[in-house]
Amino acid sequence: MNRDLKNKCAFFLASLVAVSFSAAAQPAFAELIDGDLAEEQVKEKEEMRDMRKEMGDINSTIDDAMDELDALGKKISNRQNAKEFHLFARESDWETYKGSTVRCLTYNGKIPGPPITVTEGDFVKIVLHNQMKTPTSLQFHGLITPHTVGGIPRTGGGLVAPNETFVYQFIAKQAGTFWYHPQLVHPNQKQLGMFGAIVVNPKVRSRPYDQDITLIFSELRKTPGGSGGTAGGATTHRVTATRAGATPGRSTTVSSEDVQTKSGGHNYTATAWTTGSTPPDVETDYLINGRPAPGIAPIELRKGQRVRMRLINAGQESVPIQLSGHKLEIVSQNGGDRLEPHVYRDTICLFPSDRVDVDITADNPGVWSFASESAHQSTHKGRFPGGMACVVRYSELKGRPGQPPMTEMEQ
Ligand SMILES: [Cu+2]
Repeated sequence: MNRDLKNKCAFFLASLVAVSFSAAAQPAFAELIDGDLAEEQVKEKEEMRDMRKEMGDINSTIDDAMDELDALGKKISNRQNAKEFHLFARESDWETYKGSTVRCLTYNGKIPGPPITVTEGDFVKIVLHNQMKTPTSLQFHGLITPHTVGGIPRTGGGLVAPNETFVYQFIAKQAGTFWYHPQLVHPNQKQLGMFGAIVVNPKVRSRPYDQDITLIFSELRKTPGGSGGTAGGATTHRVTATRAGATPGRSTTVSSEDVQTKSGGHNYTATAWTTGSTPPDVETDYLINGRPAPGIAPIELRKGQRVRMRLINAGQESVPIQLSGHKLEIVSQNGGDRLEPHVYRDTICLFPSDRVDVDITADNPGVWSFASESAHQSTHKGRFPGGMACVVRYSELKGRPGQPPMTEMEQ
């Protein structure tokens, strides 16, 4: 027991000594630790300095890369082989039926606007000149473009103020049939006549055809008046202009005082609306490539030809189109998707904004109707043909030997 006690005491003393010793040794340890810390801090500082230097290097590399990209962009935009198109958005008088002229909004004075035909992989430069009184924009419907080209239009990004110009640049990556028109933030302009076709030919054509025909279907709503007097009662019918989207529920017309003062001889004014209700005194012209029947030139084929028809619905209504005597072989729908196996239809319903590419074989000579099955779209004042109706014709005679097929639209 005594030994135990002794041991305990010894242990206690030893502990005391140890405690006092460690207390005495504390400054030395602290110095040691401080020294380590200091060393580590120095190291950290060095590392931080290195990192900052690295960041600086990275930043300058990024700056260099951005400069290079910028230079490359400038180089590309100045590329000699860029396919360049100029669209002038402006008010124009457009004749639909003979003697019936409509004040519209157009590209380059025409409905439809000029076709944009390029080849897959082309660098495309489209210069839009806004000669209208309202802002406008462009959508390249169906084409995958960078945000700077196809995003919601904004200042410096595709929104073009009156009297301004904007350059849209992109690489046409998809082959197929597309179309252009103002973006939906300008919902009336398309209805008033602003649209056109974009055809991107493939680099390598999978199947040959002899003719390449683009047909754009649209309707043009119009109210009498605005010219200063060629149509009966025109001067008494004053059309009020509203800005795009400013007055929901009202029709929007192409122009205002301008229509009254310019005497372009038009007797109608194009009218658009977004509510679905039809304003009174509106007439609708149904058009193929800007013209109604019977003013549409016949489509002339030759026996044995294969014909590519690109059907585009640029209007607000669905169009059930039918070609008699032939099968329509659908090769593509809404751009680029080469459908396999191809499907055959006798009637094709084009919903608004649909593009359907069909091939036909001219193997049944005669005079054929290519028209909308909706009577109100293919008649005028109760008579066929009017509106969306045209003739496809060819004789028994084959094309003369040595005579090349008509339009090989490869550029
Ligand atoms: Cu569109």
